[in-house]
Amino acid sequence: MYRLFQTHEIRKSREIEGLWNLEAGDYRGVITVPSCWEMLPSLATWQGKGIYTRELTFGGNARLIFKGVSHTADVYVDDRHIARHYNAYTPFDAVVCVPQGKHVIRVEVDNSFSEDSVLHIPNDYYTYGGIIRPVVLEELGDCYVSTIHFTPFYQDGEWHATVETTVVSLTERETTLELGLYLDDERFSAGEICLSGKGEKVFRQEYTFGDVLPYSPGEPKLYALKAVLSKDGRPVDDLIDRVGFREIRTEGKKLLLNGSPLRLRGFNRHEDYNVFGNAVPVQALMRDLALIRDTGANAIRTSHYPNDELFLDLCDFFGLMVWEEAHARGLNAVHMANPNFLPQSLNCIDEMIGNHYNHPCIFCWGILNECVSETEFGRECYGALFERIRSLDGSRPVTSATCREGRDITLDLQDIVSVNTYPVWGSRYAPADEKMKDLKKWIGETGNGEKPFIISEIGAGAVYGFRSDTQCHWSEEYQAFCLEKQLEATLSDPDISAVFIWQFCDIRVDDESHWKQRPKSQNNKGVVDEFRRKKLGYRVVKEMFAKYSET
Ligand code: ADA
Repeated sequence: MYRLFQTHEIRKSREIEGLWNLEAGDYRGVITVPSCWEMLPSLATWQGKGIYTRELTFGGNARLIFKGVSHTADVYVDDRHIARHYNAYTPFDAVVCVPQGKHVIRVEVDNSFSEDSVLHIPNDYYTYGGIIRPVVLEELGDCYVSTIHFTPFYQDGEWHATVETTVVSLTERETTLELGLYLDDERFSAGEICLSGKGEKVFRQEYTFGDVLPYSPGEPKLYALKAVLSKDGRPVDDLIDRVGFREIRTEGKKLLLNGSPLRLRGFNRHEDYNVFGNAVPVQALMRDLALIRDTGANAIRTSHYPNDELFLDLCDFFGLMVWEEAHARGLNAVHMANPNFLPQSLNCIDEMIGNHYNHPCIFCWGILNECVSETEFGRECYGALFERIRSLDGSRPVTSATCREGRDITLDLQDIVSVNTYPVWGSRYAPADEKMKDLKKWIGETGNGEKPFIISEIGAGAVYGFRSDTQCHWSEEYQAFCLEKQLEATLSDPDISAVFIWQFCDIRVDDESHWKQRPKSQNNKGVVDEFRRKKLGYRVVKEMFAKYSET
């Protein structure tokens, strides 16, 4: 299962799930796709190459879509190299034309660290290996719809949307087709399109939808948007997505959804589920969302990379608002000076926005968590990435979570100011409300006090089951104490538009670098542990979210 709904009624498409052959280290055997190879006992710590193969019967124009390979992939069909891709957390595809028959797909995967990889580095989360998200095989005709981007807006008392459909031709022949667009099976547009040869063409138009229902966290109404290509009256290709009618804007300090102030309380969440690693099955995604919703949360930050589309589909469905983040955590000046930094970051942004554009749950795009934002060079990098995002999507605000209080010189480049801060966790005597005052004072001094303000991280660590009468660090009692103080100070502050707890669940961290100092080689700031067992802090969060749910 790679989406919550059917994406094609006409195009032939199937998921290449189940068993693939894998050779990695000393291992020669099979593995399920999707999954990460750390789930196999002999590869629990394997960092290096893994070769996946699978024989399949297909032919004609075949499009292979990989939703996520961690972290570098070389893809071959019958020994012909068809794609190279870097970054575990964004999808990529390749089209090949082959005769009908048996073919071997080979994917060479690498999860090792090197100069070639700027975004995957030894970090406070683990870089797992393997084909971690679904693989899809599509059999195409001469032309197909590659994307359909939907941008809703409200004007003169009515909902409108700009719809941008990209059609790809795989033939040199001139082709005339009809493009029909449907909302919940009702056709709202039909027109002839002419493709003069190989390549892609974009069709962009504005439409009025009148009295459709808006999308909001309380009533997350979704519509099916469908593009159908027909030739001589016969349907030849289609693409279906789900959309919602909602507008996100910032106005002074306010974050607005359809004109009403949005106050968000939620979690940072890493995709990590004990032995499943970052290949989290849909049942476990659902379990995470059930727990998150049980606390009363209404928002999630996909720290620190784009998430699996199935997860975003579920967030759309439940009306949980999402800060989706391009991949990067804690890069230093050397990482950012690496010539791969910019191309790898821009590519991640292109693929994140290109693929996740329609999700109504996504309320903002984030970049470069706690990276170098205090130097002129760092500022240039932030500027380049924000510019790229805005060129791809002008409908959502942009932000970046900083920990450089008093030093960050990129706040003016952002629509929302977001700060990671851990008052009380550092010292039980440091009041959290004083910290909020200091932060607001500093933001005001930088001239950015009239923008929405988000606490993108607060939290504290606890080792599950470790209890202490003295409420010492790493005990569940101390985590609960910190969360109560931090949440009281932030949720009660009307100047703070959103609060994201660090973090939802405990996660594995790199075990070779200085991160191994963390107890259990885990980041233990989850309110549930790696098996989703609730710590004392979970109940505190639930109480505090309930206390401030109406504000
Ligand atoms: C930072 C960072 C997180 C995590 C956290 C922590 O704020 O953004 O990724 O490392 O600190 O637990 O220390």
